Amino acid sequence: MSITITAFERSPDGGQGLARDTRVRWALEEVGQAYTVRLVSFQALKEPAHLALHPFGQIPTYEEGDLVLFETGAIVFHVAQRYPGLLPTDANARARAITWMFAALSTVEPPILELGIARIADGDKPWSKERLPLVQGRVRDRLKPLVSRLSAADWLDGAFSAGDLMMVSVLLRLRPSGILAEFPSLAAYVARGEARPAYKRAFDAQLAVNTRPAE
Ligand SMILES: N[C@@H](CCC(=O)N[C@@H](CS)C(=O)NCC(=O)O)C(=O)O
Repeated sequence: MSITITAFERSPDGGQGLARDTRVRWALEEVGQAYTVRLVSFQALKEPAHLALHPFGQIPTYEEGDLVLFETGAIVFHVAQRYPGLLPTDANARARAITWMFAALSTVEPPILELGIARIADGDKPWSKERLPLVQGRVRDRLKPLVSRLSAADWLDGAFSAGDLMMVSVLLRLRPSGILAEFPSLAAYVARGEARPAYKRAFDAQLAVNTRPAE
């Protein structure tokens, strides 16, 4: 069954791979599934045709036959369940890998997103200078348990899994802040993720979209 995902017509990051279609592309590359991409403008995100796929008017979405999904957690989980390559076969190891996916999205990503808002969206507010160190501190606190986990291991729990795919994707969003570089074992972990051929294919595909000449 053919798979179609949506991505920004032009990502605000200019192709650094931070838009969330990259996670979905990466998962599909890891499991060797071909996919097509429908590019969506910011305006079209909020129009009925796209809202029928994604109630919050965002990217990415995922269509496979009559199945329509949104939320990268749900999409990557679905891909990992349906196609071999991203989850261990042992039931307990599989449950732990899924736990790491949730940890990435619900424990690690929120303070990282908050930091992005504090640095960029709220950067011009009179109180932003006072608030920024507090938000940075919350991010660092969330990273420390990952450091102890990854200082002597390549991946979070045995072999690379969907849990690592999601954690690396979330941590990549920290790079512009400089905080990732403060934690060499985490920076090395992210670099291991980026070095995977499947990640490179996903990254290059989104970069090609975002660097193509304007029509
Ligand atoms: N929790 C959602 C977040 C999706 C999301 O924030 N998508 C961004 C792009 S990375 C978007 O579409 N932003 C445009 C908007 O919200 O209008 C997921 O993981 O899929």
